[in-house]
Amino acid sequence: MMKKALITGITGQDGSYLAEFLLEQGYEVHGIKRRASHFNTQRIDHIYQDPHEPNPRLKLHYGDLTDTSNLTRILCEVEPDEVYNLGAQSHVAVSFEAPEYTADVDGLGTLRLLEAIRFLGREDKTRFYQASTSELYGLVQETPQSETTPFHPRSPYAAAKLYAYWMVVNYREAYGLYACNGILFNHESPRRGETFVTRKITRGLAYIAQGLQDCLYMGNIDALRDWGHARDYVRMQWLMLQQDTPQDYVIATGEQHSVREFIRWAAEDLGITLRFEGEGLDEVGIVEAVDGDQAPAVKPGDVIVRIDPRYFRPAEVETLLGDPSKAKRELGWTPEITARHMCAEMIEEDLRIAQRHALLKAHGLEVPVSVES
Ligand code: NDP
Ligand code: GDR
Repeated sequence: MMKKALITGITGQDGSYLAEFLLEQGYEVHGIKRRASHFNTQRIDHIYQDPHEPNPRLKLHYGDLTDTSNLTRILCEVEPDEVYNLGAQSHVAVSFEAPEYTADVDGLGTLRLLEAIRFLGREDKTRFYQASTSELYGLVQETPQSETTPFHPRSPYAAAKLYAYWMVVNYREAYGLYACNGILFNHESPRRGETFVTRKITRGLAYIAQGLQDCLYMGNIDALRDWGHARDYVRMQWLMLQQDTPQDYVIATGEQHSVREFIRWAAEDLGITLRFEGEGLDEVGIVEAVDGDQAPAVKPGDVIVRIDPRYFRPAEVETLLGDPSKAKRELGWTPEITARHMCAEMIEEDLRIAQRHALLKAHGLEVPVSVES
């Protein structure tokens, strides 16, 4: 029998990689997408299957994590073997602007799904994966962080995800549901949303290199993160649901880098050498040398990075470093793509996009560049 999976957040970064992966494993994949005024399926268009064709294995349903009856109906119709709850208002900074909405989607949304599984009597038929996060550690109590490190959330996003984390544990303990928290550290890719720091950097510097943007405005570039590749991490989401007993796992690389270092890598890949002035947050990056071929629009002395306090957070998570020993031991976890390689892949993709836009501009055509960051 073909296994059926339901993915919330299928149109997001992880949802798109996970859908690809599950289709490769022979699953029938159902995804919940939100109604939007524009097409919002760009990340999964390449795996789209025409519903008019016989037996499509990818099926999309309109829905929202704030809508209980909709979620219950979809679960009832699909009868999934596995649910991957990846849908979320996932931007930490935005959660300070929209704390109630974030709590509703990220916290109560998880409860709605768990309760629908129980209501439909599917506790022993449906396995549940919850996209938990290293943001739970927030103000870190020990380094590196493992499954036993105490939590101290530092944002409405993290507090909502903490509620979801405990509901997953509670449904496991109270009702015997096979439910797991994947405590994933930051993971990125060329499909990363444009306002998360890595993509903001690779996209911004690629545009600067092509003369489409002058300067990149950044927040706390001294923040430290444990960055992995989303493609590596979705395999672990699936593996967690294939074990004999449900457990929570930290997924991380065990390596830490600063935002500043990531900026330097991205610039290096574009042939731009940066000199960072000073060590503090009033720092600017000054271009010292330029490879003419790769960064035609950048001249020595150009200031291409400035610090803008608007990107500082009311409470910051300064440092995160994961200890993935348990996942390595029990799931055979080995991250294949290093942060440095991931940065190069992201630059390659963003440079391609920027070059296409530069070509349009050179021919007097409108460039579809959003300045939002
Ligand atoms: P994205 O922001 O790329 O994707 C989020 C997805 O959730 C999108 O498909 C989005 O839809 C959907 N969504 C947002 N609001 C709702 C809603 N109200 N109802 C239904 N769906 C909704 O996130 P990622 O792919 O990066 O992350 C996946 C999950 O993993 C998230 O829960 C995130 O919090 C968590 N996580 C991510 C980490 C990371 O480093 N990437 C690390 C740890 C945890 P739309 O496309 O319409 O906006
Ligand atoms: P994070 O990711 O908050 O860790 O949450 P993000 O990439 O947004 O920030 C990482 C660090 O970079 C600093 N920073 C900036 N961040 C953004 N977005 N924009 C800037 O201009 C900027 N300048 C510096 C931030 O302050 C922060 O310290 C991500 C999300 O995917 C969550 O959903 C997920 O749970 C966690 O990772 C693990």
